[in-house]
Amino acid sequence: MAGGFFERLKSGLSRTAEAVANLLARPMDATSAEQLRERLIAADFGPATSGEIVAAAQAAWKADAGLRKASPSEAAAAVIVKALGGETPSTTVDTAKPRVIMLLGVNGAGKTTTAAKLAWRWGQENRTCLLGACDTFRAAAGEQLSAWADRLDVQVVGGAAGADPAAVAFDAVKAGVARACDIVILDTAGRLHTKAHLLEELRKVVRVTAKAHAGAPHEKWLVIDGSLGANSIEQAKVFHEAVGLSGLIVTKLDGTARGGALVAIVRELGVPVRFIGVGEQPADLQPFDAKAFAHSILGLAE
Ligand SMILES: Nc1nc2c(ncn2[C@@H]2O[C@H](COP(=O)(O)OP(=O)(O)O)[C@@H](O)[C@H]2O)c(=O)[nH]1
Ligand SMILES: [Mg+2]
Repeated sequence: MAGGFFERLKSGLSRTAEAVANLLARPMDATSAEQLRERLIAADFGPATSGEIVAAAQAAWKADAGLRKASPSEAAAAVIVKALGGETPSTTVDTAKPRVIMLLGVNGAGKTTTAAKLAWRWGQENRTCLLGACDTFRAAAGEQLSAWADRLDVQVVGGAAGADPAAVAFDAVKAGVARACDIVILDTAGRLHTKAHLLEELRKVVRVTAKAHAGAPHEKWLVIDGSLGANSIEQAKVFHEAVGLSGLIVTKLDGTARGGALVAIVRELGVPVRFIGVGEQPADLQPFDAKAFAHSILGLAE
């Protein structure tokens, strides 16, 4: 990860890191093990991972210091990396052209900003992107995406406020095919009249997108606000059950992030984190690196 990015991630996770690092640095008796477990639960790691981290730290403390393979913190980091699916980043291969990426998530999670950041990142790699402004529920949403598209010089296809989001998705994907774009990114709505409405609408976007381009959408990524902690777990489950997610993007890990929830969600859903966001600028989104994340949340050096 780029230097500034890692620093921002570290500072976002510093509250968790300080508390946990202090506890890991003390020999682990029953009391401090319980304190560590409570601290991990409070940081939203969930009971399973919290228990495993404590067990790994205890085992590392028990081993003779000279013979120890890993410090208690390193042992804890290894547990987190494993819970996140391992060290190798999840990559996606462009077999389809265009590859269609659908972004989902509740209002304010960071979908529109993330769509723009992804277009910028892939643009830097000389992959042409087209943005589909499928959040027609709010007029401002389409304008926000168009403003980003202007700023980044990326193509955008949208519809009038109140237009059928699935029809906009269809048009965007068709335009992506006709213009031989590499990637189409669909920005969707996070709120409708009811949750049932929203999920039905998203399922319709999926169905209609497949009619515009066989195999699309190739990815369905849920954008999650990293400052919400455990509250986002239930939300993630609802989206996953509705459309079957293929990845997660966690934003706002720069603020006062509750990073443990990311581990709990990955475990619960079995879906990998693809990118994380640590700010509002295009370069503030980076591919997820489980080891760098585990080290940040435990206050270890990169
Ligand atoms: N600090 C911070 N703010 C972010 C990040 N990602 C998005 N935001 C901000 O969160 C707010 C909501 O983002 P938006 O993309 O409009 O969310 P949407 O409703 O899901 O489309 C905006 O003010 C964004 O600038 C991030 O990684 N860090
Ligand atoms: Mg939006």
